[in-house]
This record gives sequence, structure tokens and C-alpha cells, in this order.
Amino acid sequence: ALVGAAPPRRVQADLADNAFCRDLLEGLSQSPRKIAPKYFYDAQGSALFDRICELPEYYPTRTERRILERHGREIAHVMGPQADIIEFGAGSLEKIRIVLRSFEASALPRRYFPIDISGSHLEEAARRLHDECPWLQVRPVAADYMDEAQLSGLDASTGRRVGFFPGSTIGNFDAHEALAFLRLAARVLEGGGLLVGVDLVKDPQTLHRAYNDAQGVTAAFNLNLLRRANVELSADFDLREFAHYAFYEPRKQRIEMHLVSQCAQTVRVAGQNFRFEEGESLHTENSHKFTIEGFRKLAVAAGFRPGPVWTDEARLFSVHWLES
Ligand code: AVI
Repeated sequence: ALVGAAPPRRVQADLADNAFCRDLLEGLSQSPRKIAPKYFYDAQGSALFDRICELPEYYPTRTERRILERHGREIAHVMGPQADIIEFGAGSLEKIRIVLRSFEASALPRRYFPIDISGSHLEEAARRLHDECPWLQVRPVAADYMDEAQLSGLDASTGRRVGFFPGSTIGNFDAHEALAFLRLAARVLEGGGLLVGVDLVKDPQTLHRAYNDAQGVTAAFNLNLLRRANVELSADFDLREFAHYAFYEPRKQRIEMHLVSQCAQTVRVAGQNFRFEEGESLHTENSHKFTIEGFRKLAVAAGFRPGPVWTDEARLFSVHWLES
């Protein structure tokens, strides 16, 4: 053996099959270091994200809501009568309420399948929605919506299937993941279509402000990933020694979020040590922005036929109907 070679790395036994643990250890071992943004969303992360959506600087949520309200009739028309709606990454089931309100009584959707990774949250939210809309069969699915096997198991075989994917979550995927998701959605929704919210390319200042809010909620959301690692993976990140860093990269048309080490330090995660130099970052999220044409091309590449697109007056955000 080489003198001074590192001993084989062992993950703490109780964490061996924990996906967050596996992905964080792998991401910390890469250069540059990175972790998938899906790990932001534990209970505290989801609550912080809900606060982001209400921030004055964070325009996407309220702009998309307004588009869904203003164009509800047309949206209900393209979705068609008696549809089965499948929502990918449904969260708190807020936006589907706007869509449901737009249908005529004679054309109401039949069934609604909200898919979300967080099962406990989902059951409760589904019950509340059914209480408000007793005519709608609500069938929550606790699953990863990128998992084809779970999607093809949906009991929605008889109706016209339409998908709902709001919030520009599609922007958090890398290009190959976005294409893979859209291809999967086009297959699952064959004969129907997908209603998808997409954030638009715009002036960098507006984008910068949306991810660097004055109250520091986005910073807390980003840093929550480290708090989560401390609680769940017996890590020892010192949250005061990492800084939220978010910037718009115009050549890649995306916001990048990072956590930047404020000093040279060694961090322990699940029994393994990782050295951070001062200024070294952990890349936590990309949030891609699109042009309308750019997104329609992506949809075509995935097998959709792009239909109407709705935007706000300032062209901050877009909602696309894609036929499958
Ligand atoms: C969920 N997703 C679309 C948000 C976004 O804008 O990319 C997540 C977010 N990250 C920071 N602020 C909000």
C-alpha cells in the first residue's frame, strides 16, 4: 500500500441506505462540490420556500398565479372536460385550486393525482382539497415523479390525462434532466397534454433581487441544507462559516446558488472529513430561465406539440400548454 494512503471510506452504518447521505457524500467528493436542490425540502425547508413565494422580490409565484387566474377559461378549455389531472411535485396543492375554479360545472375534472415525495404533508392537503371540492376524486401519490414505474402505475387509464407542473420547477433541472422529465411526461400523458409554468429570461437585476431578498429568507433556505445535514447525517457544519451566494450567469441563462466557505475548515459528515478552503463553494441549485421559443423547442424535442402560451404584461413568467 502507498505510504500515507487514505483509509477506505466508511459511511456510518445507520446512514448507509440514506439517499441524502449518499448524494451529499458523493457531491462533497466532487470538484466543484454540488448537491441536488431536492434536498432543500424537509419540513423547515418547505416552510422557508413558502415564505420565499410571498416575498416582494420573488415575482414568479404571484405572477404565475395571476396568469392562471386571468386565463383560467382558456386553460380549462385546452385541458378539456372530465379530465384526470396529474400534478408533478404538488406541494401544498394551492395552485391547482386556481385551475379547478376555472372549469364550468359541466366540464369539471374527474380525478386529481397529486404526486409528491413528502407523503405525510400530501395526505392532509389532499383531504382538505376533497372537503372543498367533494365532486373531485383526490388520489395522492407519495412518490418521486421522476420514477417511471410509479407513474405508469397510476390508475388513470380510462380518462384523458393532463399534467400540471407549475412554479418553474422545470428550471431546477439540468438540460438532460429537463428533457428526460418532459419525455416521461409526454409518454404518461399521451393523448392529453401538460400545463407547465416556466420562468423567463429577463434583466439580471430583477433576477438577482429575487434570489437575494432583503429579509434573508432565501439565504436561510439555502443554509437550511446544512442544518438538515447536521440533524439527519450527524454532520458538523458551522452555519456561521458558510455564506449564501446567488448570482445570474447570463451565458447559461440561470441563477446559481452556492454556499461559500468563509474560512479554511474541515467538516465532518456521516463519519467522513471534508476540507473546505476559504472561498470554496458547495453548489446547491441552478434555476434556469427560458425564452418562450427556447422552451417550445425543448418541448418539441421531448415529443410534445406546443400549444398556446400565456404571459403577464411585463413578460416575467410564462405558462405553456403542450399537447402530447
Ligand atoms: C422551486 N424553484 C422553482 C425555486 C426557484 O426559483 O428556482 C426554488 C428557489 N430557490 C431559491 N429561491 C427559490
